[in-house]
Amino acid sequence: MAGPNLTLVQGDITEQDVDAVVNAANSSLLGGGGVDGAIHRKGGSDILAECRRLRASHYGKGLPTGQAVATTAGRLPARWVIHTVGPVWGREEDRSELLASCHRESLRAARELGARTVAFPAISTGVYRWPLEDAARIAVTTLREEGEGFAELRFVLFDKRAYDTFSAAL
Ligand code: AR6
Repeated sequence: MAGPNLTLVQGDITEQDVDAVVNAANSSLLGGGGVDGAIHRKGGSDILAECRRLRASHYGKGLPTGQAVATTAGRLPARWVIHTVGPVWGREEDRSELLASCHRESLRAARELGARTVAFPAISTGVYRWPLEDAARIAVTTLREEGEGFAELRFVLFDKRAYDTFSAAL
């Protein structure tokens, strides 16, 4: 049987015309650099307002690493942003399992929303310094194993090196 429909583009995740985009956030949910900064900048203040409400209601101590939670996508073409917190390379025990969990929990959140198409960045491979080859292997394996039922699961890689690495893993 054919597995999930995994696709790959080189580009900017904020420009993807999909139901949900995944954000490589941090546990504060209050924004940062990289993908997180780009999503909040382009999506506008509605996203941050909803993140603040989520913090107040559920995540006073922060969103734990490996978990995921959804908000509006504000002015982005997508309908929802799914915020997940990747592990920092070299710090946590079981960090590979936490990176897999980011992908699994993002899929779970997407299913709950009814999203059919979801775009993923290369979680943890920027500020959090995860080696690209290893991150690509974990991301591809997890979406392949757990991504049944979606119309499309799209990796969006910012630069050519990341694109080539994910392409090889696929
Ligand atoms: N579209 C797609 N990919 C991008 C974009 C974009 N617009 N911008 C960067 N990338 P990072 P992390 C790539 O650092 O490692 C933030 O400050 C980038 O080249 O965004 O999980 C958060 O608030 C890299 O390959 O996420 C956290 O504190 C990949 O996206 C922390 O960074 C992920 O890089 C999270 O670090």
